[in-house]
Amino acid sequence: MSLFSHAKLALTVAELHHLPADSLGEVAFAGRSNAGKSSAINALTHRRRLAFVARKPGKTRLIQLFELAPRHFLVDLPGYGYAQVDASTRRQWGRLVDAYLGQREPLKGLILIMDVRHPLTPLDRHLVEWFLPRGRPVHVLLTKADKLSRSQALGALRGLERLLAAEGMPCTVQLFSSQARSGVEQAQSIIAQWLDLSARAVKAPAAKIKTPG
Ligand SMILES: Nc1nc2c(ncn2[C@@H]2O[C@H](COP(=O)(O)OP(=O)(O)OP(=O)(O)O)[C@@H](O)[C@H]2O)c(=O)[nH]1
Ligand SMILES: [Mg+2]
Repeated sequence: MSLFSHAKLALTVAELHHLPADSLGEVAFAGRSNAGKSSAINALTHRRRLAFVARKPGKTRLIQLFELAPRHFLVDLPGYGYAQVDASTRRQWGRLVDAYLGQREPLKGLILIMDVRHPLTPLDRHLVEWFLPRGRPVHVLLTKADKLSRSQALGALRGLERLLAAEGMPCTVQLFSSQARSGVEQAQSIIAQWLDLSARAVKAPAAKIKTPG
């Protein structure tokens, strides 16, 4: 059994002070509304419905925590950029996400989910530029890769890598598909490293996992 198969929904919160006080490590999933954050968490944890996948976009309005190992969590953040919500609701989501990403001490890194067909929208760029100076890593999942041919998807990957390098944004990037379950092991090994969890418990080939420190 891999580490990720044991995940369970631990907590849903609307306010930061309800987050677990004794958390040892968290990896957050952020991105535009409907980009595929909740689906990615389900693919990574080998579940169909651990995280709620909305039929309509903009449904994840709360912070959901999934426990991978005792006191270690994957964190599903509300998506940004959904035009159909009123301005005050949008501000409230923004405040919650900004406060979480800006202040949460156990946060080890950010998994940024982008639709491979729409990489690095202005809102994604804004988030990366704001978050990177905080000194924590960003790993981009270019998801819905199943919607493109292999060569188109690779073109999008290389294009984004070049753009991030040219702009001095040191993020790592990979292709991902929740539907095809591709890119899962690569993402799992990064999350396990960030959380400093035993690599042996993860299915990814041992050679790909750097020992922490
Ligand atoms: N083809 C394909 N569809 C996907 C993939 N990932 C997500 N989707 C679809 O995209 C839609 C949005 O997925 P969610 O996982 O709910 O997206 P989200 O980012 O959590 O959305 P919010 O919670 O509203 O911010 C759903 O209809 C999913 O089935 C993927 O890898 N491939
Ligand atoms: Mg969601």
